[in-house]
Amino acid sequence: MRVKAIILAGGKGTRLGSLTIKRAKPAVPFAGKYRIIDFTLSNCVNSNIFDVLILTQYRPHSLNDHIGKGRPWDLDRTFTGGVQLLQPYKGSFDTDWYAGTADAVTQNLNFVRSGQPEYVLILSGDHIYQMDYDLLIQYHREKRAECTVCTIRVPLDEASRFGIIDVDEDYRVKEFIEKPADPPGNLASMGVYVFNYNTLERLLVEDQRKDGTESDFGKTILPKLIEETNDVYAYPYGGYWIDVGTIEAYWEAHMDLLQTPPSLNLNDRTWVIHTRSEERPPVRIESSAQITNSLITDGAVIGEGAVIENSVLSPGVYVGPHAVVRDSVILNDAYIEAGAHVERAIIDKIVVIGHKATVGSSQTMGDLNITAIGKNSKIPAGYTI
Ligand code: ADQ
Ligand code: ADP
Repeated sequence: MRVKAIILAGGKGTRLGSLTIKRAKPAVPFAGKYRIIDFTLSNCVNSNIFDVLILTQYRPHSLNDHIGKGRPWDLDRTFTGGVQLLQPYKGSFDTDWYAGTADAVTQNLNFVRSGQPEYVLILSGDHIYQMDYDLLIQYHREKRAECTVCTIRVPLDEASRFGIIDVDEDYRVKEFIEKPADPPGNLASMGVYVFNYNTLERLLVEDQRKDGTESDFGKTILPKLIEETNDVYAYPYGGYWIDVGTIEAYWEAHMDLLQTPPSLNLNDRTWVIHTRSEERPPVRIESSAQITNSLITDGAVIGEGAVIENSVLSPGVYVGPHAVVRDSVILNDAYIEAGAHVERAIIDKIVVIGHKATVGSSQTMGDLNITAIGKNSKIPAGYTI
């Protein structure tokens, strides 16, 4: 059975604000030592899929560095396809190269076709989940489907952010509406699809546009296929899944990891999340520091009397004496000086929080309200943000 995975890693990710100004969303660090795309890449290799295309668009520099030849995922092999990072050919600005997710695939159809895959798995580079794609493909084959859409139940008040699906008792898809203003149900598309190769190629070729409108899986491809055939099925996924497309979702996904039991089992030896990481020394914890319910990564230094609660610290983070970090996500090499207070915040790489400065607060105003500090920023001593 020949399966090719295509990871859509090109969204601009503007909703992640300062975290994505200088990097593509899939390259944003996650859970201390990983990057967001590691979860999808690891799902591929753990499901025995070693033929992976990554379609990028926006600022792929740090993503390029991270993926390299694919060694950490055992994807540096050419006889099974391995991993290839592809960029679009046309256009001049960072984001106008591809006109929609399906157009991104159409532009690279030669690479998709190579190796003559029977099934093509369309994945996203910004999802955090642990899913066995092999079970999905078995289901797709048993249903004799042309396309199978992975689905999950979401709270009804959030349903308008997703493609919403209506199914019959056999999970045959009757209707698909992309991000409806008034959702008729709460069975949501995860944006993860498996297609028979021939069906996909035909749909993409037929959906090519010359008028500048988008060719997109959610907006054009799926609605059209469902209209013309009865062979589109929904796969009911039962595990944890989150699209970390917004600052709030990114923060929440970290808090989910800190729950007991955690949303994802990073210790599962049968489902290892692989990443590329540099060598760093062991975590150093100085006297009377208090650390509770947190993930602390290599190279971190926790100063005397510091308090870390319910937080995730990436490699090389320094927390000075008597500083407090609570309900926060701190990325690589951030430097939190003595006596500083960080609460409900996301602190990007190499940020300096000055002596006794205060960032964020425990107050929630309206929505989640998370304070995000962009890469390389310096918050002066004594400042309050
Ligand atoms: P969205 O996530 O809003 O909805 P979209 O913006 O099209 O859909 O992005 C899908 C994925 O493709 C993201 O990973 C994004 O980064 C990437 N991407 C976007 N444009 C791209 C391009 N031109 N080239 C390469 N990659 C690109 C989708 C579905 C919904 C579903 C949600 C679930 O359309 O139906 O409910 O995902 O999160
Ligand atoms: P990250 O912060 O994602 O880990 P790296 O440390 O790998 O990023 O370095 C990426 C740096 O490269 C960014 O800080 C940015 O200045 C630069 N960069 C990222 N994308 C591009 C690009 N498309 N063109 C030029 N420079 C880029």
